Amino acid sequence: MSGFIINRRRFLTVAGAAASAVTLSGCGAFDGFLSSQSPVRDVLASANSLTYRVQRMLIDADALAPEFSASEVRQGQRPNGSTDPTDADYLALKEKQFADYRMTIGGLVEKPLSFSLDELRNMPARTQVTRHDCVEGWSCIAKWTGVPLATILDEARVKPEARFVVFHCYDSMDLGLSGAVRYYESIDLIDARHPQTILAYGCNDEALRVANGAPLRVRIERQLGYKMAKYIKGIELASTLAPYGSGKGGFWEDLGYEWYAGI
Ligand SMILES: Nc1nc2c(c(=O)[nH]1)N[C@H]1C(S)=C(S)[C@@H](COP(=O)(O)O)O[C@H]1N2
Ligand SMILES: [Mo]
Repeated sequence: MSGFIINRRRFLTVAGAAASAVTLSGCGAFDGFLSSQSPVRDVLASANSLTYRVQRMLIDADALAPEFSASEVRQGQRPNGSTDPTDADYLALKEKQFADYRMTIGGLVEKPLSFSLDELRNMPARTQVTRHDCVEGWSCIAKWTGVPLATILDEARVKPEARFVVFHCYDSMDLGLSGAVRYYESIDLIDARHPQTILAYGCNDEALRVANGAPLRVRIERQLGYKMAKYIKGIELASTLAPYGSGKGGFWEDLGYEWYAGI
């Protein structure tokens, strides 16, 4: 395993040297560096997936994130990002206390399904007290209750060619001149089937609040906060992330964040 880390370091050194050689040789070469045929560009583009593969080798697939006791919950879950979506379809559901809400699961599954909130609440639940770490530098301990995502995946029967779970959300994010896009996220099937990955409808012994993603949000306890999609509209199984957004696997990833945000 340590041999692999050294190889990775050597690999990144080589990538760095190649990149700086290109930079030193001036503007023309810089254009070449950005061109899709450039081997340097391919090396840099693969660094993210290399990080993913190295982390996947180092982390035990079933290792649990730390859980806390209920007494360690000191405050409500601090709301962040979208906290009050104004999209018309969301407002219509909210007005009726989400009575008409149905979460859909589709894409590469044998059996596309949808679930009402009551149906989800009647499935075997898991409760966990965990720490949420936001990339902006704050953490918050909260108690989450929901359905293991693995249960939903088993009911829908994931096809063998599926590699990712994509979460589609109700809230739109304003991108200024380029308009608004809906929040979305994605994870691999290892995280999707992890025992602590739940579709949460409860937080700190109450129904999930709108500020924290009502009626349903995902908890992925070994990842940073932005991976945990709130306001889930539907889930899609996919073999590639290319068709969604700008193809990087999530709203923040499309703006430059790492896709694999393991902690
Ligand atoms: N749909 C959606 N999900 C989202 C976000 C968002 O803006 N929209 N923000 C993310 C970020 S950056 C964080 S830290 C957490 C915040 O969850 P909380 O409001 O329950 O603390 O949700 C994540 N999931
Ligand atoms: Mo965050």
